[in-house]
Amino acid sequence: MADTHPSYETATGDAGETHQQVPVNGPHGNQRDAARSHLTTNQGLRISDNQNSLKAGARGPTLLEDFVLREKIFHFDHERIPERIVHARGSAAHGVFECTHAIPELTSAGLFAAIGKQTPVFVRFSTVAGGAGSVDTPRDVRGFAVKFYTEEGNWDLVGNNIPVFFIQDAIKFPDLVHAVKMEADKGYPQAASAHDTFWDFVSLMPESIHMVLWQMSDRTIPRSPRFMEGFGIHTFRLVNAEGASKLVKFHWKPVLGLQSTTWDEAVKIAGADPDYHRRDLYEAIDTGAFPAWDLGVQVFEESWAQEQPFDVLDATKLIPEELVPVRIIGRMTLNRNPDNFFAETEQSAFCPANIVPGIDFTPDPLLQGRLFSYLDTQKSRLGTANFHQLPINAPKCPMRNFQRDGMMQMEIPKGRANYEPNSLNEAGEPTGPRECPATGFTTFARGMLPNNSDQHLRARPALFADHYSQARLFYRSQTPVEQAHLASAFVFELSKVGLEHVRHRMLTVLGAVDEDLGRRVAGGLAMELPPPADMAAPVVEMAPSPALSILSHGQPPIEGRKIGILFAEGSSLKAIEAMKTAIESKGGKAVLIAQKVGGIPVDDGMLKAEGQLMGSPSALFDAVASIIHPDALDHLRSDHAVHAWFADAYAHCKTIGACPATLRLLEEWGIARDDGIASLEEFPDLAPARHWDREGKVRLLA
Ligand code: HDD
Repeated sequence: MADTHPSYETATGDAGETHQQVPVNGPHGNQRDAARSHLTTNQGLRISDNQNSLKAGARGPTLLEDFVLREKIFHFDHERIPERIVHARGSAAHGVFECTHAIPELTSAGLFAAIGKQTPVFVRFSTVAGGAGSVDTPRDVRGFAVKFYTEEGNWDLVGNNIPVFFIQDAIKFPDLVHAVKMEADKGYPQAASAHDTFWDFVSLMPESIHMVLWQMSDRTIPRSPRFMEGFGIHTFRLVNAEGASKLVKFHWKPVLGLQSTTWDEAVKIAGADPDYHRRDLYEAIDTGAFPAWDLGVQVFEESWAQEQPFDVLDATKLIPEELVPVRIIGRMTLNRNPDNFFAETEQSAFCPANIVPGIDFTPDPLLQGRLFSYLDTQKSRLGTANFHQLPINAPKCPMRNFQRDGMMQMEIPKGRANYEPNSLNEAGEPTGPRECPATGFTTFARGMLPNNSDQHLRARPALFADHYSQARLFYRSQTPVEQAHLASAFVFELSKVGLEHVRHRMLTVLGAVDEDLGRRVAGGLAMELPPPADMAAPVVEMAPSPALSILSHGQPPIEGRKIGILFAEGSSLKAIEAMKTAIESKGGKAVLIAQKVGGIPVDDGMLKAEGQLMGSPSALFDAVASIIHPDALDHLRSDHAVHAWFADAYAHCKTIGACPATLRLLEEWGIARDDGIASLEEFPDLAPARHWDREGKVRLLA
């Protein structure tokens, strides 16, 4: 019996009255495939049966002896690790950074030493507030964490898609995170800042207001990580081989350009495809459309910094690009998806303290706190101080020191040398590694920052007290469409705040940022605008910075954008193929959508759709086109999903490419023809544009 593994064993019932068929060998029966590798236990023992536990008789209880079952269930029971306390939901990719403009005069860091120098990277994009199983498109800041595996050790640039932060001092970080996460008593809302505790906190923390304006802008509802900027946020230091130093801020600029969704789209996408960003990134890389970002630096002298009306050590402030231009020094291309989500993405451990010679920290009090927190959190998340040995975290350059043992030690250090100094070489034994004064990392001997470094104070520099100047700069640098989105986002979020006094306080803060903004939000809440909040420092007026706006950069290209093409019975195959070619020849991706996926008769054969209409709302696409035959109209007009497809595309201000039959349908539904409803010929050129003048016609904007 053991050799032949019958699929069923005949079990005899009591007194031989009935006979039952009991599966003992699962659906594959006794299939044996010598080419397949063998399934084994964790001890390497071959497993003969992975379908049935070991029982005392076919209907008897399972035996404790079944070590195969116990090992399998034991491991399964421990598969999860604690999720990140913030940035729990994320996805990642491998890639390469290539230096395009060497800057040895600024830094001795090897990755910037020569044009063409390549450094492998691993990049994780994340939302901040939601749990690991939350959706991809809440209104939220996005994490942009890059691990450079340099020849001098790992450098982690752990940034966000916004150049400023909510708080100035790391001591407030736990309060911020507690306030934004689900409320302590209720356990909701998930992945949302639109609730009492967040707004209570930020309305009491005027230093947050600059970041809150960014948060209410379309930056926090990005189209996908591929279309986001990234920022190192803090001021860092570059140090060259001679020991001369300048200050620096790091910027990532997406090659595909910046793009966001509208709030209504983000909400709909969350329902239609909770993994929208994760899928977008994965599919782009999988199909060879590798996303890329240019790395730019804003480099400035300490003396320049000291003349500015803001403090460059204050993470709630940015340096307008118009003041210090962003200089591009390299390009990062993501070209490989992880092989395993858990082993790589989930176990990746970033840490701003991972630095290389040529780059150094500044005393920014937010950065200083981060230097502790990340290393610390990995111990509770990954369970052991040896997490750096996991393949995704291990440096690709040699790593040698005398740190030893600990849980899950994967290395087998040889010899007795586990201390330093030692003279074991005199006994003919290896001594182990030695420090390297010439090439090792040396902390920059800090000069003027901070100038009171000999004092120990729980205090902040005077310029940190200006909370409103850059918030005003941000608001006034937006286009009118973006200002309306921003004000509407405040109205949405504050409408979810149940505490009247918090709403009132927030209006005093917004009025202090800009009276127009305060009025719009007050109007949207049907409240009076109260007098502006008291300010700890006067506002310094700054010239608007167009670089802070997403929309002031003009029409985005079609490259990297996804276009939905709706077809139905009788559609012209030629027209569909021509449209697909026109889109794809310009670098866009065309996706065929129909009511059924398995194949629909078109004028010249059968055509399969790539997406079913109900599951592929137009919110998932950057623009839509529709190629239908007049005979299909009766059938289509009775389908709510068809109506929603066009109505949403219109309301989301997208270009609609319409054949004559589609135009009839739109007319019937009262979707008025405008510049954004294009003929099929015009469509490929116009597709990536948004037609914002529609917005006022379809929704109430603040
Ligand atoms: Fe943080 C994760 C970005 C301030 C403490 N942070 C984390 C991640 C990103 C950032 C992108 C996810 C990394 C990944 O993908 O694994 N954090 C920022 C930025 C900040 C910032 C841009 C301000 C400029 N963070 C900040 C402060 C503290 C932390 C002030 C604590 C004092 N952050 C953490 C953490 C996390 C983290 C608790 C959670 C998971 C992890 O580190 O690995 O240590």
